[in-house]
Amino acid sequence: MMNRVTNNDLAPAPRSSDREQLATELLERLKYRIGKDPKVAKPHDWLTAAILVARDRITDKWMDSTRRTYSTGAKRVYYLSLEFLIGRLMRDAMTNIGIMDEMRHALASLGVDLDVIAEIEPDAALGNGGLGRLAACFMESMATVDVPAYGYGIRYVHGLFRQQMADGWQVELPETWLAHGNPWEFERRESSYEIGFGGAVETINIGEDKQRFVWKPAERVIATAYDTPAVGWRAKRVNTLRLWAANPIDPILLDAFNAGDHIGALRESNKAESLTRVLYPADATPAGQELRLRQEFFFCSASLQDILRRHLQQYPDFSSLPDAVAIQLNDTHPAVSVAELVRLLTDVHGLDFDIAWDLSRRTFAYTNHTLLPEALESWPVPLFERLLPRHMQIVYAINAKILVEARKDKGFEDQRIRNISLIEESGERRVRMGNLAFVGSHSINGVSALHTDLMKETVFADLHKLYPDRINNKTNGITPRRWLMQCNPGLFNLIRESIGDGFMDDAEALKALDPFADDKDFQEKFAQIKRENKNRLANLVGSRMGVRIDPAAMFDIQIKRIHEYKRQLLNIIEAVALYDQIRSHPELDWVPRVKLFAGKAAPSYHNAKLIIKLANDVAKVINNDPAVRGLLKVVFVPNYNVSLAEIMVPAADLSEQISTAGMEASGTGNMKFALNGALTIGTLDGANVEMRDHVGAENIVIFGMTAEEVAKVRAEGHNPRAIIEQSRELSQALAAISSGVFSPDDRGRFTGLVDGIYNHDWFMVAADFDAYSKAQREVDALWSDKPTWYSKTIRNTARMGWFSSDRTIRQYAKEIWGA
Ligand code: 4GP
Repeated sequence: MMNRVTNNDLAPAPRSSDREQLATELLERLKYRIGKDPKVAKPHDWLTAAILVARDRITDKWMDSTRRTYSTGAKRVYYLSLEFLIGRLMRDAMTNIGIMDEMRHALASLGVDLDVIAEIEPDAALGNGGLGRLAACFMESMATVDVPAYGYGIRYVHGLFRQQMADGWQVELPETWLAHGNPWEFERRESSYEIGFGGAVETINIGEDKQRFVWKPAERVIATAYDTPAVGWRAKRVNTLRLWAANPIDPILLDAFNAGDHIGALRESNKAESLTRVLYPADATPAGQELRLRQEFFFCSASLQDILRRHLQQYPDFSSLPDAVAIQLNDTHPAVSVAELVRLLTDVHGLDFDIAWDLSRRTFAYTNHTLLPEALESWPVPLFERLLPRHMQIVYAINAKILVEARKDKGFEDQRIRNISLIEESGERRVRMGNLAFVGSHSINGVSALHTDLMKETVFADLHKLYPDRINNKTNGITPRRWLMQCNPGLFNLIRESIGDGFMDDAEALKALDPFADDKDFQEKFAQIKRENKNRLANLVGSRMGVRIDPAAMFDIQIKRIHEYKRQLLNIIEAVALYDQIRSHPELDWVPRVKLFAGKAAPSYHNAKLIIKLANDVAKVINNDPAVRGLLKVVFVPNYNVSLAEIMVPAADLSEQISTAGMEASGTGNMKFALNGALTIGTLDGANVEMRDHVGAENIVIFGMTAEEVAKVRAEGHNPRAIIEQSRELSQALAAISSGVFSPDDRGRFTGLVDGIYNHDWFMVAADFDAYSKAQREVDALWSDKPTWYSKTIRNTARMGWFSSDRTIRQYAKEIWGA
């Protein structure tokens, strides 16, 4: 087991008796809260006891923070997100309140190993990928930089599916993070709200040509809050993650039950609970399912009712709403909030429509996370109208305002009007949630400089013309507590020894590491730590998969959702080409490499699942071919999640960030790897562009087409066949894959995948292949010169401080929230 961070002196000077005090508290929690005698306590009991001890200490700080928010009248930020990919919480919380080391000793004095119990804490996988993990980093950073904030989301009973491999195919199994209960959360029965669906709207004339609208929903469920504390670094502030669970109004229909219909009696109950049962596993793929719209409305309505209630506790009316409250919409999933807030302010609280609309727009801000057109949600008008009839009216009313303004004041022509409308009119009529979020917000931000520019030119071009001051950029960031301090204690301690503690409070102070980049002694220590991290990953791969990988080889890692635009396929094809080269030229000095992959595919995304199968099929052949002499290994590690990332990221030598330029909004994995001393091979896409600016062009390997070139080629037509025919390496690799060399049991398995590259190559795999392969050989050359390699990778660690999510959150606070 590796050394862990020792936080003795990170904390506000621990009391000398703290260790004994913690041991006493552990025993007390075990006995009175869990009801176990230490003699028979299981690891899970100790885990729960340890969490309860930490939680109680956090609770004191939590209450302080809440009181402070009330007494200072500070603005509150509400982060609405359908996903919070928070992972495990124990280490995070204990590190941030500064009791990690004392807790380790206290547990040890009771015969319990903290690392063992930490391993069994379930990974709260309440998200798919990027935007969910970003929300988790933001929760930690908002507390760290002292922004009073609430995260609002759904308490899914089953988070993202557990991925298993069956003969190399992805199989999805239910995930059960709540199986042993969740000691972190507090159920708040008193904070519950009714949420309606369906029904009809009654119009009541109230004189002077005025009307009032009353929505009479056909169905109702109850949303109940569960609160989890979100602890900032050094526990300066503790914020709240409030997740909603759904309950029926009547848990059991007694009439039906007494009449013998025992199943039917639970119908309402089942229906309500199904709302929050599963995280819908959609990640930029079409998800036009009623359940998803229900989930979205459910959590938005509950959150907004909660926000308005809290506001009225402190202020006499809603005129102060935009000054006291900022609501950030994390992607389009919470966009229905725009209509719901207007409804609550008008129909429930009696404000005029125009006033409600103005307050609402000044309160909301929206973050866009992808330009993929299929990911900008839209709902068929009949579905929206049936489920949310009053909201449909409000959407039309907003649309009328916007379109009149565009045509009358700005002279927009028909095509522009069609583009900005909240209703898609071509084909099936649909409500466009991206447009609703845009017009309903005073700020619309992208997540990297390039992505923000592209937003202005593509998806929101016409809305940007209408409201040119609204789009702004907030380049993503990652929390250095989880993604350096906790996941890489070896490197963390080396940095502390070398430059002191300043970087713990200001990640940009990592710059002080720059002069060490060429220091031989430092390089050796840095290399030694990387080696230990690689050993840990090699052990995991060995024990979990029975595959032996050599920690002396270059660990070349691509971990993220599986998607064609992220181009895992390009990486696999390059592996096949390299395999050919190694066999054809055994006389050359090949750099030993292990190509590691991990990631989940959306269950309905056929090609993504096929790419996983291809990685596994290719691995089977290459890993077992004696002609390769162990110089190349391919490994697909199953069930990627936050905890696996925490082991893989610190073990990487090379980080693969190779998306088709213009398609990855930002990426945050790219930042985690570079911070942990990996070299990046990547395209000029998303935040890679800004990473290059920060680490220096000589410390990152960039290849391939630019976003502009991709757009041009797509517009003018692209002849991938000609490109493939000119590249011997590529055509041979594709022929091998297509003809079944890696799938002898089903020779045509990958033919369609390869045909896609020949016929249209939308993701520019063929177009970028040669540049990629050449860049990989440059990486090999750098690897062979270790002093150069380490001087580059150390500079990556030194120069990534700007990508701390603390910086991102400070920008949101200053430029969007006014908090
Ligand atoms: C992701 C983007 O794909 C990724 O580039 C970005 O870093 C991340 O959001 C956070 O901004 N998008 C999603 C999604 O997760 O579901 O669209």
